[in-house]
Formats: sequence, C-alpha cells, structure tokens
Amino acid sequence: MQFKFTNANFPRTADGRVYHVGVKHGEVANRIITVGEPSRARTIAKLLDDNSPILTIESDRGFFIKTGCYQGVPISIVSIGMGLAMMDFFVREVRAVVDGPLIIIRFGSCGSIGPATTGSIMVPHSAFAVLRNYDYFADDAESNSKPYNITELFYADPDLCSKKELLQYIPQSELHTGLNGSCDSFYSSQGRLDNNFLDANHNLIEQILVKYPDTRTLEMETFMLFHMAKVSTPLPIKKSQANNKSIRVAAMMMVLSNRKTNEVVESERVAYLEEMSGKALLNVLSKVELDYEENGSD
Ligand code: R1P
Repeated sequence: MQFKFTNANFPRTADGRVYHVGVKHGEVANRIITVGEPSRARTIAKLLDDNSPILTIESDRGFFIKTGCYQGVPISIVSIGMGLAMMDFFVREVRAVVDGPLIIIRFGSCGSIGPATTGSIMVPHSAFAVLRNYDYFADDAESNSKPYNITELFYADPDLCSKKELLQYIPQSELHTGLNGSCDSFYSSQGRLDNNFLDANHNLIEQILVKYPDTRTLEMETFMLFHMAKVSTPLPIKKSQANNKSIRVAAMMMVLSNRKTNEVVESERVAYLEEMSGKALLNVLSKVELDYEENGSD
C-alpha cells in the first residue's frame, strides 16, 4: 500500500479517498446500482450515455466503479464482490464521500428455495439474515444454543419497488416478489452440505421456511443493504416527505438456481436478464427524485 492514511477511525488518503472503496468526493453519483461482479458492472455501463464521460476506478480491495450518465442523469455502477462485510464497506464509505440522499439498488443473483423459477427476476420487499452462531461450535458451547440465527426483517423502500417504479419494467411472467434471506456463507448458512466440515446445517432450509414461509430466495448481500438504509441518519427533507432516511434502497436479483431441484440457469438467459434488468434499473434511477434541500426548509 503506497498511500499514507490519516484518522484511524475512518481512514482516508491525503486526497480524500476512502480506504477500501478507493473513491473521493465527486466520483460517485447519488444514484447507484451495486452488483457483485465487475463484468456485470461493465455490461450495465455499456447502456450509459455515450456522449458523456465515464469515470472508471478499480480499488486495491476489489471494488470496481463506473460513473457516467443515463439520459443525462449521473449514475454510478459499483461492483463490490460478495458478502455482508463488502456491502457494509461499500455503503459506509460511499456515504462518506457523497452529499445528499443516496438511492441504491442492488442487482445481484440468488438461488430459489420456493416458487421463484430459475431464470426469473426476484424483487424482495424485505430481507432477513442467516448468521452462523460461532459459539455453538465452541468447546464450551451452551447446551441449548443453536448453530444458526435468523434475524428479524429489514425492508426495501416500498416506492422504489412499486408497480410505478421497478416492477413496471419487468415482464409479469418473469417476476417474483416476496422475502429474501441473506446468508453469511455461500455454503454453511445457505444449507449447502459439505462433508469436510461439521456445519450442523442439515435442516437449515426447513428451519428458515418455518420461521419465514414466504421466503423465496437466498443470497449474501441484500439484508445488509436494507439494514444500513434503516440505520442511516436522517437528512433535512421537504415537509411533505414521509421518509427522511439519507439512504433509500431496493434490490433485484436474477434467480440462477433452484436449491430443491438443483436446476441451474443457462448462460444465454443470464445475458438477457442482465440487459433487461440493467435498462430497468437505469430507467428507475434516472427518474427518481432526490427531494433534498440542503437547508432543510421549504
Ligand atoms: C455467490 O455466488 C454470489 O452470488 C450472489 C450471492 O449473493 C453472492 O454474492 O450474488 P451476486 O451475483 O450479486 O454476487
């Protein structure tokens, strides 16, 4: 690492770049699509206006950012990799370098444990987390402890997910809505069985469905996005607004597999879903109003 950082509480380079995402003020837009893979970010970035400049940043810690315009409106596409921790890095560090509201929509992939069909799109209204309880595996574990904790629900912004916004762009026959679980492992806490480890997860999917029968899908990031929006501190807003959280969020996922049948999506279908969803997300984000007044008065 060549950079010299100041402030151990929230490290930044001398020119104001946040430590892990690697961006500074002015390099990320208020409207953001976040994805897991740089290739998905590049695919969506091809839909940005070609008559305005596109800034590309790659951080040493695996974040990949493209900022440009769609129909004249600034939008960033940020690839964050995988997992709850990367979503936490992304939301906190981007929040630190962008003024005003943030509207963030995750475009990811997931597996189905319910009626969501392989190759369809899932738009969750809420998400919970499935977290491994490490204490259960300790030598001195309490006899009544459980190997996995399933959290309470955190919610998407209902306006962003409404039929007037995100849902209007997805063909009804290809769309599922409902509840999503975000797990802290691709393997153990998603109920995948691995004989190399004593994961105590043989009935985990059934336990998830007992607590939340409406669960459609499992993946690894959406819960943290919804959670961070919930705990984001308020901004000054117009008096007419009900929601003054500084971060508004939603998610949209491609259903790549079915955990019950082991069916897996074809790559041609993924290419179609990425293009169709990318256009939908850019349309929604470019039209959403920020409703922000810096002095907080009407
Ligand atoms: C696992 O293969 C990854 O794919 C899913 C999971 O949440 C996890 O990040 O999402 P992305 O395709 O958005 O990365």
